[in-house]
Amino acid sequence: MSLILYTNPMSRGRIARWALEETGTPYEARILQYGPEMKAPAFCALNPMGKIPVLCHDGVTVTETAAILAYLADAFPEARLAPPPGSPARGPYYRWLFFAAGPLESATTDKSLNAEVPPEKAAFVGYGSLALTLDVLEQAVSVTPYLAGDEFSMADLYLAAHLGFGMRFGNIAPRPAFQDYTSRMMSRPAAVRANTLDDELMPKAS
Ligand SMILES: N[C@@H](CCC(=O)N[C@@H](CS)C(=O)NCC(=O)O)C(=O)O
Repeated sequence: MSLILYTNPMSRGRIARWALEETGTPYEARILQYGPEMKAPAFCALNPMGKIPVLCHDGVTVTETAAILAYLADAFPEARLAPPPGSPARGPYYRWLFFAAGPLESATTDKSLNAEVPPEKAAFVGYGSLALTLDVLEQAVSVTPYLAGDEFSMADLYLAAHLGFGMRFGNIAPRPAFQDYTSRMMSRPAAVRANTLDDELMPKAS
């Protein structure tokens, strides 16, 4: 079995590494530096965007962090990282995974670029406003311990990683519900292992 993650410790690749650690499956991490290494033809053959993370699993290539997480959950079902297909919890699982990959990602990116949505355009913008997006997420993480059913899933991993990055880099104002949720998720042994591995690589990364 071949399982390779192309990543950089200063990137969304940290989320994919956490996901790999949750599966408990051995994998190889190949570190790419920003710049020419990510734009080299051999790497662009895997991801024409020239971006990381990229996952290669037995000849299958997956890009887009949320897709990598969903793929891993399905490829390694014994790790129980997604509600089984057909279960009612599959609904909120998809809902929050896509909500974080779409509205939340867009809203926090715009915030970091100081791009303001005029209130009269909120109906046209998928996330409406960052404040509304965060209010909805605050409710979601407050009502139940996990987003989808009674167990941790890749939706939690992805949302917690984004909330954690957002609060750390100032795009998301800390709220007690977010702090409680992210610290619960990020204290999982797989998250701690992944962070340790990536932090150790930081001095070599650019
Ligand atoms: N939509 C992609 C975004 C990937 C992305 O933007 N990766 C950044 C690092 S976090 C990157 O590779 N940037 C290098 C570049 O564009 O040259 C995902 O969710 O995985």
